[in-house]
Amino acid sequence: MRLPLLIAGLLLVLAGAECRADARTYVSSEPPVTCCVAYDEALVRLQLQTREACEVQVWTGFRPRWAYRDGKRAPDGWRWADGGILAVQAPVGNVLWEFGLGDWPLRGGGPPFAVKVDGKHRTLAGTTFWAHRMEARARIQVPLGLYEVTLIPAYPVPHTTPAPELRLGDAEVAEWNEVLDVTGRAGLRAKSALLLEGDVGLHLRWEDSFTRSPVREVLIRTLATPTALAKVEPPDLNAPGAIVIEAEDFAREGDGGPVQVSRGEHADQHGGASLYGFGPGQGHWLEWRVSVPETGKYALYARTATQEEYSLRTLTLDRKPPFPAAALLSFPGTGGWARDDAAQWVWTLVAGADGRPPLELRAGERRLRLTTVGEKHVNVDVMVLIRG
Ligand SMILES: [Ca+2]
Repeated sequence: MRLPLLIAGLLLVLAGAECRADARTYVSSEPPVTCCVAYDEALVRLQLQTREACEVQVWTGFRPRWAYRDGKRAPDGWRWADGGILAVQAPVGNVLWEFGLGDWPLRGGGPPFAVKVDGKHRTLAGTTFWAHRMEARARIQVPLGLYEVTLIPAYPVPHTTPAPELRLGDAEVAEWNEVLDVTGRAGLRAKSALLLEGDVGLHLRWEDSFTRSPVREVLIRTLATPTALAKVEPPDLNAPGAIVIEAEDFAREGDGGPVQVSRGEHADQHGGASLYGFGPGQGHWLEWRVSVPETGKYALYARTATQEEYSLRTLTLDRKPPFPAAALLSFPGTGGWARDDAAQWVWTLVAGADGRPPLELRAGERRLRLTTVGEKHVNVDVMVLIRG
């Protein structure tokens, strides 16, 4: 948010040769000109349109230390006329004058900054500066994964400067948390983790007038890479102590949906129903309430189908990932959605094998949640907890 010192965006169209607001004359000229003058903190922008070249007086209230004419440095073409007034040349046609205090604002190509992945310098982002924004672009190569993104400013950026907008691949970041990085430097961290894969374009856009490049570096840190779940033989749903969780009996959902319940529209549904339309949209989650009769360690199996190559989910137990790999589980592609072909339903062992420990469940009601990461759907029929 920019705080106007006096009047922001004061648009004045001259009917005669003088332009007054309140008791002050802001712009005046001999022949009529059309003008728009905007006052900002230590910055005045004057747009002029005229049919004949002339000199225009504009009130700035300060003696400028720098001037731009149509985006180019302009040491000439204007003069200080005392009383807070500048005399400015207006050529035939349009011209944009900008006058300010302080250092010359950056225009055109600026200094690059580093983009680091997991602490390693990966590439430099080139910067370009305009009157009221900067932009930076780079490309990085990363394996499929969930990433934390932190922007380290080069200096304390005033609170009047809007938040930066960052695009990484298809992911957009407009909301940030203020954090301190491991070395104690202040940074801005994207509020959500980003799913990135392969050749990823970085495009940063930051609105403000900058006299120095505001970015020291952008840090990207791997939070999780996907753990592929292998297909397994169907578990025995009638095993002693097995807890069957019908997908369609979910208790809650959020951040997307609604998920669809299929009753007979898919092949070989356990319990007569299954779920489809789980996803798309980053963050769509489903939660199941599980009544656990006895405290113990349980393996978790799931019966799913997806035509996608894979489908990513985060698993939480009572709102926490039960083991690190649960942050990004990859359900395998099964060749279809199991609408007609029961063979497209496959079982995976989600917890309790391949370095993923079984779930330690206390007796009582537990909450199991699957949260979509990325955009890929998965159909879910049934899950089962089997005590080990
Ligand atoms: Ca079912």
